[in-house]
Amino acid sequence: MITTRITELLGVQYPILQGGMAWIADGKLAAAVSNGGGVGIISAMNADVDYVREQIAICRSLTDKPFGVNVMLMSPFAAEVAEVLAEEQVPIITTGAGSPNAYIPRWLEAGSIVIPVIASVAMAKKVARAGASAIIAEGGEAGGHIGEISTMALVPQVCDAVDIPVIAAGGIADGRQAAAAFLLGAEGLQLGTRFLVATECDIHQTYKDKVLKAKDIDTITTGKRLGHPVRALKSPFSRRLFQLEYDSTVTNEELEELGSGSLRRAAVDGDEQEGAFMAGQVAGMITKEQSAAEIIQEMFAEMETCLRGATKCLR
Ligand code: TUI
Repeated sequence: MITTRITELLGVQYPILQGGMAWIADGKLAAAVSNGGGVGIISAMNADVDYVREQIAICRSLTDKPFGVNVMLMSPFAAEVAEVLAEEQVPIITTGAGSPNAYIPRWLEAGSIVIPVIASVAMAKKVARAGASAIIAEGGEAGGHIGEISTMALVPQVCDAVDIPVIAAGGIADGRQAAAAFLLGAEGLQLGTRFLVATECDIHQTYKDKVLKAKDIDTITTGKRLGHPVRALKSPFSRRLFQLEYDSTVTNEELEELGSGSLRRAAVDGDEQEGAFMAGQVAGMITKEQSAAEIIQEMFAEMETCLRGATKCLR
C-alpha cells in the first residue's frame, strides 16, 4: 500500500502512469493500465480529433477507472485536440514536447487534472505558475523526445523548485528504481519502455523482441542537431540518421524528412531497417512480457521490499 499526493489527486491505487507513447499508447493499453490500478494514458500524437475521440471512446468502453490523454504539443492538431479533451472532460491530461500554458486554464475549467511533462527546472516553474496540478519530471534516460538532464539530477531539483507533486520519469523499469525515485522526492512514477512489452500493448512483435533483446548500451540519440533529441534502440535507420547529422551537405529539412514516419514504421510495420524503435536506457533490463496489471503489482512489491530494506547499511 502506498499513499502519496498523487494517489489522492488522481484517485488511483498505485501512483503510476503509463507514458503517452505515439503510435503505441492507444485506448486499449490505457484501459489495461487503469484497470491494473495505475493511470493509462492515450497518446494523441500527431493524430486528428476523430482519432482522439475514437480512442477515448474505446478506453471508456473498457474501464470506468481514471485515465488520461497525452497531447504532443508539436502536433499540427494540438490546439484542436486540446479543445476536444476539454469537451470530453478527460479526467487527466498530460503534455509533452513543449509548453502547454496556453491550454491550462481551459482544461482546469473543464475539470481535468493537468500534468505537463517537463525536462528542466525553468519549465517546471513556468507550468506550476500557470496552474499545473502536478508535474512529470522526465530525465534524459527516457525513450523518445528527451531533455538534457538525467533523472537522478533532475527530480530532486524539480522537487525543490515547485510545491506541486512531482512524478519521476525516465530510467524507471523496476522496484529498485521506483524506490530511488521516491527517495529523491517524487510522489509518483511514469513508465514508458516497460509497458512496451505489456501483453495488452499492440505494437509489432519485432518492436517487443528488440526491447527484450536489448542490452544497456543499445540505445542511441539522434536529432540533437535539429534541437529535438530522440532516443531509440540502435537500428540501421537510427545509425544512419546519427551519421548524417555530422554531414554538413545534408540540410536540416532533409533530416526532418528522413525522421518523419519512422516511429510508425517501427510500431506498426515492425520495419527493422527503416524504423525508429523509440525506447529508454532501461530497455536492457526488460526481459519478459507481462500484463499491465502484473507489471504494476511486481513494481510496487519490489519497491516495498527495497524501501523496507533501505536502512540495512545504517547502524
Ligand atoms: O514528448 C515526449 N516524448 C516524445 S514526443 C515524441 S513524437 C516526436 N517525434 C520526433 C520528434 C519530436 C517528437 C516522441 N517522444 N516526452 C515528454 C517530454 N517533453 N520530454 C521532453 C519534453 C519537453 C521538452 C521541452 C517539455 C517541454 C519543453 O519545453 C520547451 C519550451 O521551452 O517550450
